[in-house]
Amino acid sequence: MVAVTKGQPESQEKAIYATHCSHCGGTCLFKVYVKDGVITRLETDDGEEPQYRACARGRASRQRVYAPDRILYPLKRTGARGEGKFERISWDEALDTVAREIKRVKETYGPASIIFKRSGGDLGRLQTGHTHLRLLRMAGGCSEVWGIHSFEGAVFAQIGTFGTVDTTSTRDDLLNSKLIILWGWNPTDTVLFTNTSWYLSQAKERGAKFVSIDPRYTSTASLCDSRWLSIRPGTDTAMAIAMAYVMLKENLYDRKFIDTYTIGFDRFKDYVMGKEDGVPKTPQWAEVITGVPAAAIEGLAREYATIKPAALISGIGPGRTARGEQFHRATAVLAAMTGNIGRPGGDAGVSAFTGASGAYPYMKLGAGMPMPPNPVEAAAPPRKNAFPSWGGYTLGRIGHIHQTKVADAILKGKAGGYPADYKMLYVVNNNFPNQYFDINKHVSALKSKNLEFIVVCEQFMTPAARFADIVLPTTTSLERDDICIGPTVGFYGFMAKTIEPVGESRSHLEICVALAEKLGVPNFSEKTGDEWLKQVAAGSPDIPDYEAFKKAGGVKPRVPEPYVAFRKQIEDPQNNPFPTPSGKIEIYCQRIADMNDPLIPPIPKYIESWEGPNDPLARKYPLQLLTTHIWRRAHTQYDNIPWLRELEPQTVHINSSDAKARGIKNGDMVRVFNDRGVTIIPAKVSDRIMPGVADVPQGAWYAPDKDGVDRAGSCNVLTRDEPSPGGSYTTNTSLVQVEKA
Ligand SMILES: Nc1nc2c(c(=O)[nH]1)N[C@H]1C(S)=C(S)[C@@H](COP(=O)(O)OP(=O)(O)OC[C@H]3O[C@@H](n4cnc5c(=O)[nH]c(N)nc54)[C@H](O)[C@@H]3O)O[C@H]1N2
Ligand SMILES: Nc1nc2c(c(=O)[nH]1)N[C@H]1C(S)=C(S)[C@@H](COP(=O)(O)OP(=O)(O)OC[C@H]3O[C@@H](n4cnc5c(=O)[nH]c(N)nc54)[C@H](O)[C@@H]3O)O[C@H]1N2
Ligand code: SF4
Ligand SMILES: [Mo]
Repeated sequence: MVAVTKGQPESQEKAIYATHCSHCGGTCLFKVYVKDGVITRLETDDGEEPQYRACARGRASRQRVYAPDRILYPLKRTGARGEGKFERISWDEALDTVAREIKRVKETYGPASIIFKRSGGDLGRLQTGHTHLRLLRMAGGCSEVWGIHSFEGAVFAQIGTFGTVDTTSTRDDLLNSKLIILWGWNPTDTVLFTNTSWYLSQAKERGAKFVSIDPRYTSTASLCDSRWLSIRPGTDTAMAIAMAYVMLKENLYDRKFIDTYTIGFDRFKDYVMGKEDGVPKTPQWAEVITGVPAAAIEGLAREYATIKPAALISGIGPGRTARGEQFHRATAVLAAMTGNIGRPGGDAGVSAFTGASGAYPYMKLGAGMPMPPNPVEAAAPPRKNAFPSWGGYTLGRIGHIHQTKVADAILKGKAGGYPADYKMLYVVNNNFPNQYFDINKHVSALKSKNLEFIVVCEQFMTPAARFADIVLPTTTSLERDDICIGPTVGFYGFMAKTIEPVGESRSHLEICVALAEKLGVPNFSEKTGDEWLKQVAAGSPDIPDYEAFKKAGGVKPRVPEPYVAFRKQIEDPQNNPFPTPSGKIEIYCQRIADMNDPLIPPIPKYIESWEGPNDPLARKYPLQLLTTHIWRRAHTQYDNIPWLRELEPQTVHINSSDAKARGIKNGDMVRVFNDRGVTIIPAKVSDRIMPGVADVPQGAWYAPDKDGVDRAGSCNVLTRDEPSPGGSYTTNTSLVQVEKA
């Protein structure tokens, strides 16, 4: 597939160091061997500790670069949307068409009628959706979406409770913990910073005790020889609140910590003890809701209150539920009650993975391409249930369509209460509609006449690309330069170009520069890619020599001791208030009270969710669906790589008792379904998942048969397009039935 220039002498194989920073929260070092412009093999970090070693996905990157379904040329649709029929066109024709459509749609309907959709891809500073968004904003603006898929519930809780998303300590601080609670947290499969699992296994060797609270017995629980408390999805807040009850009742909590650093504890206490609503939140109360035995809840509450220091790691999986923000708010209160915040070996208990995914405060990079304001979004009023004064992830102003509602917005437009009628979709680094709830509704939206034009910038013929009118082929990270930051304990990565772009694919920057010209946007990029990256690197004191950094593929800055979030607020509270309006940890949050939404109370509360075990719909669809992230894919990426597919088939994971009741044996083909859709895949029967729960891991490529039935195990044919009240992506709240196919 890759042309090697003829008539030139054969070159020597050479090794190039390059960081991989995929959409997994990892940053790993590759040693890429290249001969005659072709990647021949790939190794990983074998240098000084800590090593940033690549996982199976990363090591299959050569397969990804040269995959047979790599899009090599710009494409124009010839069949119906979704049918996958295209013809090759030139870059000139492709970009002329995209520019013409942007101008036409903008002039006819206004810039708000263009929806810009992006996601992760590779988490670099230049070759991302950011570059495309800059162009669209400079060209007059577009509609943006809000709601971070991964952890909007956690962000809501972090800002409400602590006033910041910088709440995570470096992973090496886990070595100081004596008890580690993995609350819906499985980094052995999901990485969530390179080496997290490695630090967990070292903590185990040092004698830390582990407890995993999860509907599944995970790889991480197994690695850490963890006690397993299986819990019904979406009910964790009840368990956390009952643990608070035990600590209150037995006077096990750290009253001095609560008095010094928090506000609103009495209001919370009144709710927990039943003074507010007449219902004491006892372990027996929680057992009925969660399925976790009362004695186990009591036992864990006592351990967490007395073993010090202890890290309660609040996973973002339980937060991606219909009341997700309550879970993160409640676990943060437990961390405060046990005095574990700001202490080595403790944890703020609010989120396993948020702020630090940008970088720890001691790490920084320079600014990249500037982002101009979006005239469309700037003119719109603040959103409901947002923190308008907070300028980070959840702006409260940018994005007026929630991620889950894009299909609904396309189908209904202004008549459905959205700010505009939507006519064009611009998709980059995003497998839309595969990763969005209720795929069948998304397919209707993408096929509807409302959408006059769809452009998708892709590497592969994904479910997203199949719906495009024009596909713009783009490079993988091994075909262009970029820079990333890795927060495990500190790492700056150079995502080096190792080969020329495959086929006619172009980097995001090259595409945007060419499109800017066609759109007549002057001064889109006054620097070359390398000049931008040099400017980014110049912002870090750890990268004194840019050329040496490029050659090494990354820098590991030396950090003298683990970074502990909120250490200075705890050690010197007079001079370091928490960045909340009260300066304290807000157990009662006035800003949330002001939102005046009974589904987001100002103190954390257990509120029953839709499609939970008590929903009347459970009679028809009795199993709670999980859609977890598995190790052989990063979302949908790598699903097309045979090496990785061989490692684990896509299945629905169910408990042996649920299987027996349905006459299902391991490996049988089954239908997983509800009113929204059906998928047919093999069953994986085991007792590593609790009864009443089914797991269809997210990320399989939607593949409908002639009757529209998905045959790939694409879980989002089953999910519901509804966010939580604070904007969480509700990936783990849906009811389904499973039966033999
Ligand atoms: N290999 C791989 N790694 C990845 C990714 C990937 O696709 N593949 N994706 C990356 C991205 S962008 C993200 S956002 C993260 C996602 O990271 P996570 O959200 O942490 O991953 P999940 O597997 O969805 O969920 C973690 C655990 O939560 C449990 N869980 C789900 N619902 C509940 C619940 O209601 N209560 C409790 N107690 N537990 C629950 C699941 O069983 C699972 O074991 O992973 C990142 N890393
Ligand atoms: N039911 C359910 N749905 C989920 C989730 C869930 O847990 N359950 N998880 C949600 C979460 S947390 C997330 S973050 C989203 C992820 O959703 P997406 O980000 O859409 O998933 P990816 O598979 O990473 O898709 C990225 C796409 O961009 C393309 N691409 C284009 N340009 C580039 C590039 O330059 N680099 C790379 N690497 N790729 C490029 C890739 O080929 C790929 O198709 O999914 C969400 N959807
Ligand atoms: S996919 Fe993630 S964990 Fe694997 S090598 Fe790449 S960055 Fe590292
Ligand atoms: Mo995510």
